[in-house]
Amino acid sequence: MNSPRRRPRAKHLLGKMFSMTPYSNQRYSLVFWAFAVAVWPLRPIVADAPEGYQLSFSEEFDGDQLDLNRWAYRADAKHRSIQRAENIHVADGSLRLHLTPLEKRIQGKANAGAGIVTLERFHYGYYEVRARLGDGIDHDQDGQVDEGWHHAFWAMFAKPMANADPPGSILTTYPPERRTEIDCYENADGKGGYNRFTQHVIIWKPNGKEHGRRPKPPTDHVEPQRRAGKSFDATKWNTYAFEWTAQGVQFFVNGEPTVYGEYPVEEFEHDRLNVWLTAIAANWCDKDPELSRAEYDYFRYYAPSSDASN
Ligand SMILES: [Ca+2]
Ligand SMILES: [Ca+2]
Repeated sequence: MNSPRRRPRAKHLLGKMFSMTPYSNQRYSLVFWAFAVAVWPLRPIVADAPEGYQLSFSEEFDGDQLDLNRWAYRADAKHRSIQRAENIHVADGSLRLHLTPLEKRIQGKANAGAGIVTLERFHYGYYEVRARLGDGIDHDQDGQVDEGWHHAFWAMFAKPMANADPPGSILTTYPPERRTEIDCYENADGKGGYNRFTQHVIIWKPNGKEHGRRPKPPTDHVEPQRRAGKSFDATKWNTYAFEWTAQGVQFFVNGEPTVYGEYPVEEFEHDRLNVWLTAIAANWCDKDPELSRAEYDYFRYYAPSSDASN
């Protein structure tokens, strides 16, 4: 019964589709649609800019390798992992940070994490990623997924080193030049699991010591979400952002404001920041890491509209 009714409808829809093209001839219309479908993936990315900002830097992770004209590898050994270039993979429109326990220790570390850092430095503006943290798979069947890793989308001065392997990689998270550290999220598997995030500014003094953190005490974004009656799963796609102005940093999760850190330029030196997308095995994680990965769809930076050269 259905097919005789469907056919005229399909013909009708096809006719309607052809009528939407600039061509009256059906053959040319078909060529038009074939072309439109073929070039669709090549269309320019039009990202919504928050009010008062314009898109200034956009990494969509298209292509099949990391763009080393824009990014450096994080290649340090810190806490319980080494970070290495071979754990980074770009495919299907996203960046993957592969997180792997090692069979043999390297530089004394039993795990390999990964991270990338922009070569460009940014100042005031709106910074955003879309990411899923962890693969959600319990590889070692201990009843918990993605345990042992510490993910971060953060911004702080970084210096590529010519003597690194690969050359130009970032070898330290403690460069003496750093003054501003903005952690859009630091999450670590622990008591709260992957869904507990710290969002804060860390203020560094010229002598390398920490001045303090804002907000103080640091809060995680789960509580405001819970109060709003929302559930949250970090292993699913979510957007994370922060807006940095002369007076402070407002953090966001999925477009909603979470916490604010007051950080006035009259009181503290605001330097220019590289952006880091990283995952390491941190000392404060409760358990030994299992195989996992983080995935980033994009990183976008929006400069204030009033300062196009920012
Ligand atoms: Ca597990
Ligand atoms: Ca993408």
